[in-house]
Amino acid sequence: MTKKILITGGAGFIGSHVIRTMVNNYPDYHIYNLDKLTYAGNLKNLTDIENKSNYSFIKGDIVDDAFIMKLFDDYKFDSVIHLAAESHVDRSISNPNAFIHTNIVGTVNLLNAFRNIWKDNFAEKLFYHISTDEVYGSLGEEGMFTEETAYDPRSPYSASKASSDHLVRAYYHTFNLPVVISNCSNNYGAYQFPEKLIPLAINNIKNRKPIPVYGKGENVRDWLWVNDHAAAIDLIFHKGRVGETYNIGGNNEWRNIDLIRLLCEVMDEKLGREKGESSELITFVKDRAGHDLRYAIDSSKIQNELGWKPSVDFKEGLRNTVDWYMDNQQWMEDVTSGTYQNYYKEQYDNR
Ligand code: NAD
Ligand code: TDX
Repeated sequence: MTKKILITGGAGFIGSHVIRTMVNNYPDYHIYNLDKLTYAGNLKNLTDIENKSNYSFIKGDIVDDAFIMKLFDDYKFDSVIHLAAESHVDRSISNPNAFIHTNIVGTVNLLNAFRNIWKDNFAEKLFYHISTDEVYGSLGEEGMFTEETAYDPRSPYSASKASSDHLVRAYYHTFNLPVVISNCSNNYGAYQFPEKLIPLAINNIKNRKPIPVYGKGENVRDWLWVNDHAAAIDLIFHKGRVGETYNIGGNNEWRNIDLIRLLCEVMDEKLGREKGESSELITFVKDRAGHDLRYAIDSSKIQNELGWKPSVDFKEGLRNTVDWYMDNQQWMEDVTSGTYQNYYKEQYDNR
């Protein structure tokens, strides 16, 4: 019998790659994409698979508990892969409430509805919650986050994700809900909304606009190609042990300023500019409030237990990513028109 899998947030950046992976790899599954289509959700991220017979889109809000309860009752999903979230740290600083609603209340609504349809009969069922390395807080110059690192979230975004992780684990312990959680580092690749560092910088470099680097650019992030994250999610969904947590990372740490300099070099080459021309756009601006210094993931558990590892060298992945944004300028124009302009003004004017 066909498995019915609900993927939430499938019109967003990572979700669209997960949808594509699951729809293409598993013709026997029916993949349902539930998305509210906020500013970050875009069905144009899925045009290549939208007509496949094992794919359906459902527009809806995970915060609407009556709607979610009825949806689960109607469709009886076998499994859930939950990615829908408010995902941008800067937005969580200027407007925390949306993060509390979607990331915490929305997750509880999904847990309740899943529990309600299967009661105590959870054989072959799974609730897979997608989380972030940011729940572990901020590292100094040494060390890495493992699955045992104590939670220490420091932004409204990471606190809301930490809350949702705790609730997912509470439903496992209290109600025997079959859950699995993964916590991943910074993703990059095609279809990322240009509020995030890499696509924002690509867009600004192309348009010869200042590249805003927060503080001194010394904060460190671990970058993973989004398709490698999607592959890890596929693997954990099928082979991960129920009740477990898996950390996913690229083992690829970059200071923001070094990453931006590399990106400028790549863009100079691609755009036929003089070497060093794009880096003149680098502009140091006011730091992010409570800016976490460094994230680094120890992903040895998923590597040893499930045989996953990142497949792409960062410099190659970044070049391919730049190529994608250059080849898909209409996509960028579509998502940066209208309300994006207001967001950009609010975030970066007077910074
Ligand atoms: P995104 O902002 O690009 O996409 C989020 C999607 O969720 C959008 O399609 C949006 O329309 C949808 N959504 C938002 N609120 C909703 C609601 N109330 N009901 C239904 N749909 C709603 O996010 P992303 O970067 O693709 O991140 C996806 C998930 O992965 C998030 O849970 C995030 O915390 C996690 N994550 C992201 C990263 C990263 O580097 N981007 C790293 C680790 C974990
Ligand atoms: O204009 C900018 N200038 C800048 O210096 C922006 C947007 C960011 N930055 C810095 C802040 C961070 O140190 O670059 C780094 C990366 O910033 P973001 O792209 O906003 O990502 P980050 O805050 O690290 O969070 C991301 O990774 C973890 C995702 O947005 C989260 O959803 C995910 O959980």
